[in-house]
Amino acid sequence: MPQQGGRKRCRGRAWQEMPQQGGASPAPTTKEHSMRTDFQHLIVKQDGGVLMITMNRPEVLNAFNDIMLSELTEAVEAAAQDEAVRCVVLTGAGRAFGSGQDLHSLAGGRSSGAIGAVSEHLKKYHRVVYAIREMPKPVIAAVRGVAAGISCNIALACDLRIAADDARFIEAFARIGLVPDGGGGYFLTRLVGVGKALELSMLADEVRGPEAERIGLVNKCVPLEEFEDATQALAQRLAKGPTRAYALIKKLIYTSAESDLQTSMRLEGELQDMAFETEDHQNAVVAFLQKRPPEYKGR
Ligand code: T3D
Repeated sequence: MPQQGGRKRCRGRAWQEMPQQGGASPAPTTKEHSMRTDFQHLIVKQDGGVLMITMNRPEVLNAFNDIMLSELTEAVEAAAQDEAVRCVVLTGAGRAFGSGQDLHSLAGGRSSGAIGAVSEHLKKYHRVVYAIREMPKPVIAAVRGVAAGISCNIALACDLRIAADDARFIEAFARIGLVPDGGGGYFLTRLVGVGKALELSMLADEVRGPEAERIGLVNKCVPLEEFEDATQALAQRLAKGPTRAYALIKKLIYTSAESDLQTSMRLEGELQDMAFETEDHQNAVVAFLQKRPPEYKGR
């Protein structure tokens, strides 16, 4: 890996090209979206079929407080329902993706001191994690700078991860005597294997972008100066794709990761029945035979 200024650099340029014959399809015509945008700690913007959700508490590297967590839950759940949204990007404002739970709220322990108070609080994070995994469209985490603690694990819950080469993934929990939460034990072991998951969780050392790509923690690492363009290119490409097939692909891949061959192939049949019924499938076959690029409508 080439070095610049003493730090590893990424190779860059990711996912720019469309795989279909004849090049990219035009932007989809989408109905007016109904997403609320007046959040206190989120910036929510829609561009075509891409909804960009930016966690916005840069003075604390986008640490989660209760308001930001509940706003994120609302925005992600609303995106799932909104047909005009065909791809979601989750990112952070300023120099970081997120620094985990706001530690000001943990000083002195969780206030009630009651047994189970922490696990009750964690259910609020779990709701976001489930909403991301069950979203019937792709969710991308776009990570620049630090992604620590539960912010790191929310990035791992997303379907795809693009990182800038300044990214720093830190399973920071053990640094403050905690265990990985927000699905960290689940996502980490599946992405990097048990041995590496133990190392990252126990030592809580940071993993930089290029190394994160090498060990499979992210799909792609790009130079910081290309990060925004590469994120947009990936998101717009997915937003112009066969959205219903993507939802079925999520179901197939996530279920198959937990099941045997027989179960997976039974599910594949059920999902393929559904995929065959979509307009996007039927139109794409016609487009192929007519030697023109398909135009996916997301239905
Ligand atoms: O019940 C429950 O909720 C349990 C759930 C727990 C989930 C968790 O996420 S536990 C893990 C919590 N997160 C951490 O332990 C990370 C704490 N932060 C750090 O270790 C470092 O800040 C970083 C490695 C993330 C970044 O380091 P660096 O040097 O790039 O930045 P910095 O200078 O440390 O931080 C910049 C500012 O952000 C600083 O404030 P200041 O001095 O400029 O006024 C710092 O205090 C603030 N900040 C960073 N992380 C947090 C934070 N403030 C509150 N909470 C944070 N998590």
